[in-house]
Amino acid sequence: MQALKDLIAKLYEKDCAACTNEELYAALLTYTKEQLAGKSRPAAKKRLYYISAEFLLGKLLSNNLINLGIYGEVAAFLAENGKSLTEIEDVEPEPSLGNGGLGRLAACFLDSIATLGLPGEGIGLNYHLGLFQQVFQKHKQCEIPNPWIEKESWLLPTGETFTVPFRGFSLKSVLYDMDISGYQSSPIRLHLFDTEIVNESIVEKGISFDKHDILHNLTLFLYPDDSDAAGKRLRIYQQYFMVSSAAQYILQEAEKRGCTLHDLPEYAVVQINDTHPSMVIPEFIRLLTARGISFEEASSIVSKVCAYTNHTIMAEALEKWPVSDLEDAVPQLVPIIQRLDAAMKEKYPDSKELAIIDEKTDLVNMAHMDIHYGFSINGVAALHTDILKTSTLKAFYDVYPEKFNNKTNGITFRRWLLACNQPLTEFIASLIGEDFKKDAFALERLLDYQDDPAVLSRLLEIKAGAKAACRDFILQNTGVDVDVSSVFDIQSKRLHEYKRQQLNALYIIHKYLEIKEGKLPAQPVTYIFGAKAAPAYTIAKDIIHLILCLQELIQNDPEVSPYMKVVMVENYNVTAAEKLIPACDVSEQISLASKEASGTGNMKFMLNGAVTLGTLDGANVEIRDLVGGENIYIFGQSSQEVIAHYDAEDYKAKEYYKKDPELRRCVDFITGPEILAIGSRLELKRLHKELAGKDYFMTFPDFQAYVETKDRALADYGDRTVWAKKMLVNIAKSGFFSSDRTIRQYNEDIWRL
Ligand code: 26V
Repeated sequence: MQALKDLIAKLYEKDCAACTNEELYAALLTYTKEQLAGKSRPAAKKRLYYISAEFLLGKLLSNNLINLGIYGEVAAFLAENGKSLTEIEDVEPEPSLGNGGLGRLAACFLDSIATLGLPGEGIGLNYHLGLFQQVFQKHKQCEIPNPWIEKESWLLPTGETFTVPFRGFSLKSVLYDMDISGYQSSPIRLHLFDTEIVNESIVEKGISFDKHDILHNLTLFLYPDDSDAAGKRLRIYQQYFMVSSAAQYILQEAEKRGCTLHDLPEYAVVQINDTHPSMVIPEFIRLLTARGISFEEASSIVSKVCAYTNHTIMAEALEKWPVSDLEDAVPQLVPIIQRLDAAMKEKYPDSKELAIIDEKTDLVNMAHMDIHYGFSINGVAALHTDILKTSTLKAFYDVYPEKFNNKTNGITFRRWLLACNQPLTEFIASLIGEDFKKDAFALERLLDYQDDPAVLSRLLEIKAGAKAACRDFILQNTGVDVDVSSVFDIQSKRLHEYKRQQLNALYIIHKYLEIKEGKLPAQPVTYIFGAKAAPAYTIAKDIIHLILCLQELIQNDPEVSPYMKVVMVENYNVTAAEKLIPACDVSEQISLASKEASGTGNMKFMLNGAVTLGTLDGANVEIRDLVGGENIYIFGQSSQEVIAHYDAEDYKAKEYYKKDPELRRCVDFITGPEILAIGSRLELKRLHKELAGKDYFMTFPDFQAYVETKDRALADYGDRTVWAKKMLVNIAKSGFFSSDRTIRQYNEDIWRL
């Protein structure tokens, strides 16, 4: 630690004990960056480029210290000087470069790519104000900018620039890098492109700004609201800026390594993370043809370089850009896309579903372009990939069965166990040794202890400790003091109707009404939510409003609050997740079957000893297969039943609403006098109408099954030993969900590095 000591003396002309946490954070940042910069990086002919509009990294300091193997040493040095590493970590702003699962997956993948020593790099954008910061006012979500880049940050200016052409003007793109550490391995690089002239002062009230001012707004925010035409066009500008910079960078680097461009597939493989980077395909063709390669050869080269990952079957999220918008922003790509489309129309004249450009609407279906001109398409969980093959993308599976493959998602255990749950990590190591830190499957050895009372009771103790720490976090975040002896039931993820936070809210209302009638629950329960809603997603915001109203109603009702509490954590992000997940007893994974491609929160909770309450959706199916039916609580319609209802268009919410009085009284409670006294009529009426009249994500048919299953889980919780055994089995079986396993599979089947 002499080097750190010297650095502190050099920077501040005083010793560690006299420094503020802010000063120490800045010193540790510099120190860690130097440590990372000093590491060797494997040279390789062929490199992977993981292009993604999002990388939801989370804070980097403690993770980097763990990966560098110096966390303990640094923490001890600080402690000797009366300082706490945990408090210093609080000073670090969280890089805000992602929305949810898709962006967090990209961040976990970088950690695993580095850990496995693969020659891979991430490519994305450097959004200055990131995703918005969520604040609650009058029980509603408001959005404000989230500036995360400080004078000293993890960003490394590289001095490299590229020119990105748009209709009527060009923009200079400037490359910043970040070192991403792997566990006991060399770091890899995340490349973030930026504009020089982005201007934060054009932001007006909240997060509104002039969407037409492309010169100054391009890298301001992640995913600006695309609910209007100007927002849509801005997303096209952002995406093209990202992929044009990426393609230029990739070709330049390949040429430096000796590539003739004709042999590009031997030098580069590009993973397209969802459709946001899809324009990289025509952009590569544009750049290659500009260098004298024929169109046919260029499109064949690109088809050997690009692979696509699909992350959703939700139609609204599968991007389709109007040809006219592309004409307005990136006219140089339009003839290329048209030619790619024409070739496919000629090859498959009778299959309209395979078209890239839909003739009727003149929309470019980005996923279709990826599948025709990529060599691999993968889903992110077994069920999801099956649904792609048999339903959503069946027409493509029929012509390209060899391109389809599954890569069940994973999470990095370094962040989601080693960093966020040190007591559990140490306990596991004391039982089975350290191997699991590099080989997650070694966690299975914990099964030897499933009937060991001392081990089970220690597991419960660790959970209780995490809940106590989480209570402090919740108190500070929400002002509500929760009961640490209550069951912590957590649903934290983006807010979307298909994820069905509203189903959880209906259950809470049901319990509230039961308590009011004198039917007291066996266990007090704390229902914890964390979720941001897209700024333009009205019903999602109405659901937040309902939850915040329930929080207040229950908090102020002394008859009910000893038995239940509701809290919605403000501004749920990676940092909040790291506090909530270790403390969770019941993990809510209740999406409408078929709709959640995978989920990754489900894996994080399981790894930390929570028991899942969920539908057979996404990776929940694989969790159930691993832990067995007695260690998970499954309810609800199957994905086949759901898909059949959508195909037949025969689901009628009204009928359930009419025939089930218990359900009806919960739904009507949303606009009853208790909630209306707290919340606002417009939002609550709108939500009531949406549910009673439509309920597009079929909460009503699953309501009774959800109530019964959740009640059973909460009753089982009472037998602490039986519950602790379920916890242990969940931890022991979670090894499959390490992103190291996922990345190995990507490499074996797709990248071949
Ligand atoms: C985005 C949107 C935005 C507009 C409104 C409708 C809508 C619906 C879905 C989405 C999701 C976009 C893609 C995405 O984030 N997928 C998530 O990817 C995770 C990593 O693979 C996976 O675990 C989640 O299940 C999946 O939802």
